Amino acid sequence: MNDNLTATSKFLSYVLRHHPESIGLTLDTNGWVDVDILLQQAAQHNRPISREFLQQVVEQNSKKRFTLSEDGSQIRAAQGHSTAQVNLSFTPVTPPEILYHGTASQFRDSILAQGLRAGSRHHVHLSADIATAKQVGARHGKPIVFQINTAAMLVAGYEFYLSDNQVWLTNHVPPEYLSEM
Ligand code: HQG
Repeated sequence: MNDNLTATSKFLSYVLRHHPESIGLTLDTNGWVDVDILLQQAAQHNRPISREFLQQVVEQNSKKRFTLSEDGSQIRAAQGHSTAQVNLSFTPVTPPEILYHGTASQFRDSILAQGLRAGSRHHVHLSADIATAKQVGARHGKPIVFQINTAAMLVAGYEFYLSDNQVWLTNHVPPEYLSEM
């Protein structure tokens, strides 16, 4: 993505996941907002975005972070929310038998003691492959990867969800289901 696409993607992540109120937006409980209102509010806060450019950001985004409704009138972030305005209604899905979580070495001891916690986000984010997990972990420091025994978690009644952009989510992973790779 070019710099402008990246900057707009970051701005959209900020308002659609974390701080919609910062530009006077209200999201519905599933995270949707009218594109017209988003563009109007963005313009009023010195972040003018054309409809065509918004379309490009959605289509070219490396992680498909944003979803347009079928008729194109609404937009939302696919996952990663922290705002209390949103409670995405995910349907539980059966995950692969193993998923991965990339994090950084400074979190190792805390994670081994408490398990994986969602923190400020609404879910713990899990990856289907090791390479992706490493990239996620490297955002925080020296990457380490935990393997998650999802098969055992399913037996114990834990639920997993898959976002529109193929990120695996769950509420909490207790330490007994984690092993460092
Ligand atoms: C860690 C990006 C101490 C956790 C990525 C992580 C992902 C603990 C950090 C998405 C802990 C939270 C999410 C515990 C978890 N003690 N540390 N008990 N439990 N942690 O950024 O998973 O670019 O909120 O390991 O690709 O790194 O935004 O979560 O290191 O999909 O689209 O606390 O964000 O996508 O960090 O990343 P984050 P994450 P986007």
